Amino acid sequence: MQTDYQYVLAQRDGGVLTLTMNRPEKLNAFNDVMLQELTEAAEEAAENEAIRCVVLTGAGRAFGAGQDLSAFAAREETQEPIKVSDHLEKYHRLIRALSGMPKPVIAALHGVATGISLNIAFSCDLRIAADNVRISEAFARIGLVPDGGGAYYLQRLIGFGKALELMLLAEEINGQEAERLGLVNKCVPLADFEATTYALAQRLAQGPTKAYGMIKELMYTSLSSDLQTSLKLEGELQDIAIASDDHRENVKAFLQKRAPRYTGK
Ligand code: LHQ
Repeated sequence: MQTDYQYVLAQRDGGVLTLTMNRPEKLNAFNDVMLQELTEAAEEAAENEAIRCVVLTGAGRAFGAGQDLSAFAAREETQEPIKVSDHLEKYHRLIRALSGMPKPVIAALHGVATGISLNIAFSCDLRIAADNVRISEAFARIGLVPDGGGAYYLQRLIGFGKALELMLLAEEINGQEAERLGLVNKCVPLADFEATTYALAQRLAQGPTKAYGMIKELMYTSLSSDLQTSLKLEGELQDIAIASDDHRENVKAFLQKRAPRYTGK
């Protein structure tokens, strides 16, 4: 597993891989290198069977402040035509890597979470917030539309009306409000933030990884499919799950009255 990135820290502890966006002096705003490195690290994590849970977080006092705006400002000054959609495709590769990862991904949000950094957190499976987090769909404030899959995920997470409000008003919400809305799964005091995230990650890393991967596939497919498609997929995946080592182990453990030991297979 590669660990010598310039702007991403990749740290393994057992089955947990923590990917930390690491440009703290710029509140972890994305430059091209950080985006490329994070994408490569996520794609590698997806392939690596020893990694059974991924945590995405930010170094210093922020999760992330979105796209590094200075790169775009510089391009404007040179009158170079800006085709931002080409650039966005690079983010889309990262989003596909995170949501398609056949294992759980937790986004751990603290300090600032805004712009495309926030929307990338929506393509993770679970979100833990520290109570100091300032969350905003800042796009309208700078005359842009939400990108990074935000329009797709946010309304599915919290409902259309509230998602549209957050996007039109571009106001900050705090961690408690984010938890109340269902935008994050849990908001915890900053002092407990790392430990809570880590405990959840370790718990998931010791779980039935193959089933988790298939739960993700079923749920994400069902987000945008009809009932018939979802029911068909459910049957196909359950055929695989029922033959998995972890399901067999669970049945054995139940009969032997002991805790199951999952291998993730
Ligand atoms: C930054 C940034 C930043 C560069 C803080 N860029 N330096 C658009 C186009 C293309 C493709 C992809 O997607 C997008 C969508 C986007 O994501 S656009 C970006 C959306 N984000 C924003 O609009 C947030 C801009 N930042 C802010 O408004 C403030 O920094 C917030 C409110 C987040 C935090 O304020 P403070 O706590 O007062 O921190 P600060 O402003 O002093 O920031 C610390 C440093 O980070 C500072 O650098 P400096 O060298 O002056 O110390 C900022 O310039 C830098 N920084 N965000 N997005």
